[in-house]
Amino acid sequence: MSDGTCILIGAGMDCGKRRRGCVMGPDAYRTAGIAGTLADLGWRVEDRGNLDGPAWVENAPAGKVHARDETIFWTRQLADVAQITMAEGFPVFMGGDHALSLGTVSGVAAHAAAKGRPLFVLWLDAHPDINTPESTVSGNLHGTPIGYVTGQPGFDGFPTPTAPVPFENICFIGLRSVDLPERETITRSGMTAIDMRQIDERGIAAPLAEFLSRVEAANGLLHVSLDVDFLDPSIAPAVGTTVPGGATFREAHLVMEMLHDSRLVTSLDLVELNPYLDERGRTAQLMVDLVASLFGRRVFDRPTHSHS
Ligand code: 4U7
Ligand code: MN
Ligand code: MN
Ligand code: MN
Repeated sequence: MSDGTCILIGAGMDCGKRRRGCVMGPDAYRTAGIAGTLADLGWRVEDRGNLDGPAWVENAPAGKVHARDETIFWTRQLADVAQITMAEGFPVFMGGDHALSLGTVSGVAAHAAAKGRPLFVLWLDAHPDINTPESTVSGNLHGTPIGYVTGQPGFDGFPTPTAPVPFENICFIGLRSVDLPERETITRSGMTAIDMRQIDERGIAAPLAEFLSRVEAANGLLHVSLDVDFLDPSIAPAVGTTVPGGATFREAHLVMEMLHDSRLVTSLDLVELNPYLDERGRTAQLMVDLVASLFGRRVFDRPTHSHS
């Protein structure tokens, strides 16, 4: 993962939940200098601007799921864009709320399947986002992308994912808010779910290294989905769904540094940044700094890469 082409794609999806503001995410990342930061690290950077799509929705039509048709539009568009972009470079999807990952992950999965490579997904988030339109209590589809990409039923009207991601290829890190139906699915499926207690007890490096070894052994592609609420709200206030007790500044950077050294990551989502809730741009800046660590910023070179 170096000296390649990084393709920035703005996806200011804002209809995946009721609170407004993620539409401003892509431009906050630009303002925080994401393109120059990556260029300074030796990457060729192409900023393809922002995708068009349905905006935030005030009152969804009757029924408990919010903005279903709007989300279907974004899912189709992003799956196409993701699949195409994977063949051209390393896509960074600048969100936008987490409902954008219904599209990005299913498109990346289609690309991987066409290449005959297994796709693995690292979900850095306080939440597992494995609800479905049937199980969701909030009705907010930003809580459903893992349900969708693993091929769970209930996504009527959505395109059927052509390459569902197997449960065992998904790793959650940072969990601390899990709904009852989500807990049941995770327990039943045997997915890798690293909650904050495990991080407290074992540190964040050991469980991540175990997962990366599996990706490497399988010759997999690795998609990373970074939700701002993975981070502790004291360092990352610009998010609608704050949950106390999140990853620290160094835990988050260590994850990104290990991911860089692994050379396994092939695509990235940056999601749930709500610049309207930020404090002098600090959350946008932290997210860009984490991206820098993922793309090779380091204090000193390591003698060898050592994630295992
Ligand atoms: B995010 C929630 F009920 N599980 O479904 C839901 F707690 O992308 C939260 O991770 C979803 O920020 C959070 O609405 C979605 C809720
Ligand atoms: Mn999320
Ligand atoms: Mn979350
Ligand atoms: Mn290795």
